[in-house]
Amino acid sequence: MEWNNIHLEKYDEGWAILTIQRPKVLNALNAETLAELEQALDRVESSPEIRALVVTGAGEKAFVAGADIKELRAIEETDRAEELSGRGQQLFNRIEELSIPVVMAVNGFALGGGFELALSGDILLASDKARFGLPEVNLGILPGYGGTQRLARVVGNSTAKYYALTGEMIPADEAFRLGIVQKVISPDQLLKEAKQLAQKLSKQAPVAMKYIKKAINQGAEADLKTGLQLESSFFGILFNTDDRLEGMDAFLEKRKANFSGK
Ligand code: CO8
Repeated sequence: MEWNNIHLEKYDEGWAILTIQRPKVLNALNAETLAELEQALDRVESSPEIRALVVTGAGEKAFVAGADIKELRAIEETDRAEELSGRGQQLFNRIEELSIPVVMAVNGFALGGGFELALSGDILLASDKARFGLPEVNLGILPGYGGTQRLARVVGNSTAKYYALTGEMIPADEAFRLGIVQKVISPDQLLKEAKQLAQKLSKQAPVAMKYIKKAINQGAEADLKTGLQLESSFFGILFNTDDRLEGMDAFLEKRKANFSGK
């Protein structure tokens, strides 16, 4: 097997599934897994035929139960802790900024680093058994892979503080109500729906999807005026693509568009 802790499977239809698989520790993220995820992202970024990505956890119990606590316990220097936090943040930023859509198929516990990983995706599908949480406070630390920032941006400061300070878990239906999750699905249908969604996304115009993500991600960090300027500028860029002509011609000719990604 190419990697010890993850598996990347490409499908001919133009999408891929990345599975985190450390079943003995509920798919917890150790340094080796982070390094493998970095390599998998390199692969995805250099594979133009992959137009959508699904991320999930192996087994029925966990998506990812957080950073590997055994490994965290062994850290002696504060510099090392800061460095590891920065490294995970960079990895999750890369996922968020991938030019293709990323669907998180959350099949079970998404805790600590696992919740933070899920929050770096574009669309979150959750099994009705999934439970989200930031339990780091119980370990005397804080969410160091972006959780304090990304959760607050989705649910607001007060709700983020409530969950990060109490460490309480969020059941899937509550996560849906809070806007963290876009759809709650029965466990046996989760992967099937995630694959269907990836397939659908892989048929959409790639450059348009890339700039939609950019506009929303970058706009969320900016004031409204700046965000609107970004939107107009990206709108202009898309008018210079083959996909724009193909999409509009297909509509006028009453046929399905076939986007080249150019
Ligand atoms: N790390 C290491 N091992 C883990 C982890 C983890 N995060 N989670 C579960 N395991 C292991 C257990 O130790 C156990 O191993 P063993 O069989 O050898 O005893 C096995 O997985 C199964 O787990 P449980 O027996 O505990 O299963 P339960 O069904 O009883 O409980 C829970 C499931 C509730 C998910 C429970 O395992 C749990 O609470 N796990 C820890 C969750 C947690 O605290 N996550 C946050 C970790 S810290 C973090 O993510 C920080 C991110 C930022 C890092 C910044 C860089 C430094």
